[in-house]
Amino acid sequence: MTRDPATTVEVNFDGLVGPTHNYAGLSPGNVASQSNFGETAFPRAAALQGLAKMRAVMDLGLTQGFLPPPLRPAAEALRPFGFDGSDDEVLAAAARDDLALFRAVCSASSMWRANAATVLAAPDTADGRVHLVTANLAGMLHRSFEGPETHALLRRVFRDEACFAVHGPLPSARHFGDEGAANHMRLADGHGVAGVNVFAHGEHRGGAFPERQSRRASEAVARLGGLEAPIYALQNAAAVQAGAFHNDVVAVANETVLLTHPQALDDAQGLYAALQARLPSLHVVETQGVSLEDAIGSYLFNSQLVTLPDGAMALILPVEARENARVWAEVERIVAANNPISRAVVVDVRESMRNGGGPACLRLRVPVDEAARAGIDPGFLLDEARWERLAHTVEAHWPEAIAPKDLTDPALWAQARAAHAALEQAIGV
Ligand code: SUG
Repeated sequence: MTRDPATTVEVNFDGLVGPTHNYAGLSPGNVASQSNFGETAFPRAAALQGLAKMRAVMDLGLTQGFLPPPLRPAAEALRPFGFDGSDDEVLAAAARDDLALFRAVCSASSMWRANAATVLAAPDTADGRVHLVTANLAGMLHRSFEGPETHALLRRVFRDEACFAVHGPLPSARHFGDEGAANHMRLADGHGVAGVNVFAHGEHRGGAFPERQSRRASEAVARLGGLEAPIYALQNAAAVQAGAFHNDVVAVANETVLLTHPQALDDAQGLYAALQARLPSLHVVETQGVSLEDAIGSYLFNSQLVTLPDGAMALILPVEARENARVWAEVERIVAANNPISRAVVVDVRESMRNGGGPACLRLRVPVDEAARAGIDPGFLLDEARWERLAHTVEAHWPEAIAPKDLTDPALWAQARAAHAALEQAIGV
């Protein structure tokens, strides 16, 4: 496998928000999901916000991809539980007999593609291919349905097996709970050269909120890619219990930069020292004076940290970070300070944020050289025309609003199927 550092770029694949986006309070430990339970959601606006973010990244000169949502409600996912008949009969029976299960198969949670898979960069893997290990998302019922469909999608998108190895999800059990890239950080001198892989994980410490990522899952992911000397870092219990259900809520890394809350990890100093020893160019940027509460409320760390074509780095932040004066003062300090982060770009993804998903949650990062990029199905890479087509499809087919009671309405199920079919057609053009 030849790899070409000179042509390697990171492509962000954003999850397109699906037509059933709603607030069902499905994720204990995710403060926004819990506090917005029962609110009315706006799927069309949510998808357009996501598309506008993709557009903002394209306008920075970066390559942008997208991943379409699976069909929801997922009648198929209900059949193994003993529901049968037509799809509508299956959905109606589940809504009547097990409302919690029914709500789980209605969720548009696949939009948070940072949880689709862990991506291991070609220069780090044993066979020189990019490895994508589909996440099992075993920690949350509604998310556990995503794995098999995501696996099939990733195989479709990253279709050249000479460049990509797409693995299925680990067996779905709490012991091997795997939440994908949201708990993985790669530090390196560049996207195209060998780097250090850091896996943040939880463990059972008896807190009120679940710790979703198991260390053994991360070890299996590293094994599947044949990584050399990955680093495992235990999340800080206080951060998890404050609402950092994924590490990407309190830290973000890109190339030589680790931007982190000082309380993100249990032994932060140990991690910094281990990284420094292997990557002398490392910049650890710790925030000062931002409480865990402010960090989680504003999603400051759930920013995308990207390398611009001129080599500088930009932080793509949610608008909520600008609305918190303490957080924004810290962003301004970081951008002015002596580190590679030189630009702050603010995006509005409020509908996703209200379910605990910021800019970084919405995207899966895939570093590719020219050959690997050619091995991606181009239908999933955005240019002006494809972006327009997606936006028109959303405008024409996504419901404007979904209140909790709407989920059980067969008219919504029909609209979701029509939207899904229209999207497939738009992708196929
Ligand atoms: O898994 N929210 C998602 C948010 C995922 C954010 N991803 C990252 N941090 N990378 C979750 O908790 C809420 C759905 C609801 O409650 O209806 C939800 O699934």
